[in-house]
Amino acid sequence: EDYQPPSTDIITLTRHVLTEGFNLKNKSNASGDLTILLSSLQTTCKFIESNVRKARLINLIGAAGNTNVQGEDQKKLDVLSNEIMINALKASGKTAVLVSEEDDEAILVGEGDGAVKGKYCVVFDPLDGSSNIDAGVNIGTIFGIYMIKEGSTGTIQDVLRPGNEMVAAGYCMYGSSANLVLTTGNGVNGYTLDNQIGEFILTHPNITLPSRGKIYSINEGNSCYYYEPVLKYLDSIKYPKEDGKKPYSARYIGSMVADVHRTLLYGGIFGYPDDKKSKNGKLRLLYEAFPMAFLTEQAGGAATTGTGRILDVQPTDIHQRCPVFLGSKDDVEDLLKFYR
Ligand code: AHM
Ligand code: MG
Repeated sequence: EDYQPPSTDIITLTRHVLTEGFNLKNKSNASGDLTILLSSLQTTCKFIESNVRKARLINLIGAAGNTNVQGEDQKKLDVLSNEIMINALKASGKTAVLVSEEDDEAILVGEGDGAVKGKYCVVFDPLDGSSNIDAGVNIGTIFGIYMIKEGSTGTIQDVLRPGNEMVAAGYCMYGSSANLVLTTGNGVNGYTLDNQIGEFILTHPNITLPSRGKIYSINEGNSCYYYEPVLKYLDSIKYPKEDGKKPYSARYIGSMVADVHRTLLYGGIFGYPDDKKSKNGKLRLLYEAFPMAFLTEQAGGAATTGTGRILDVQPTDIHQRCPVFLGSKDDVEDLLKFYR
């Protein structure tokens, strides 16, 4: 009756990138360099995914410096993921500057490391959601891409730029399946890894957030530190004033990738505010807030610090933090009313 035979015409990420040509917001990808870079990035995600899946079995769980039940040293999964990304991105020949959450300093590619320098800068969190790793809960890789400025040979100034200058951003969530979600400034597409053929398949074309959701996602355990606007907003969605209006549901995983992924698909609002304890919140501007804000806006949602658009923030430090609220337009707008 409703039987749908399996498709024999699958759209892989590689095919999609090649056929769409992924024209960038400003410059075209005529040289194919972005295609090569994205191909390199999807390989790192598969490599990290495969390590995440077997981490418990091959001695990758636990803090670096820990020993396992056999008394052997353990390697940390996030350190390994970082090495995987740096090696692959350098080897692509398409990068000039790399910024990783795991490294204090930006990496200038081709400066004495024998690598070929390219024209892209990649900012990334190789394995986000560290508190969830050992429990086997969803974690993910987040990345954002800038093109070096005209005439630049690749310096830190090429990444100290607002998110609205990013040419692409995405994440890969390692959950019940591995999902890569990507924007090049022309909408958002989601791909699911088919482990058997080793390809990301287009499963979520043109992801679009509903204008309003039913879920809020925030670490409410920090309420005693929160400022008035956030507390009042939370109150308004938990105790709706209008008759017949239902309160919102709470969902908080504590892995930004997973919380944002759900928000992109189901709508609602995700937040990590600044508060009396954390002056600028917790999340990092360059490789957490910017890529997720870019994706959210491209999917028809909104992303704010509470006082301004996230993508317009001018970074002064590669590891600086930033308050984050993102999700369905109407939900973010409701929150902003309390800030005004
Ligand atoms: P991490 O980079 O150390 O993993 O921290 C970032 C993570 C995000 O994935 C998540 O949104 C947030 O920290 C959760 O923080 P908290 O445990 O304070 O709620
Ligand atoms: Mg992180």
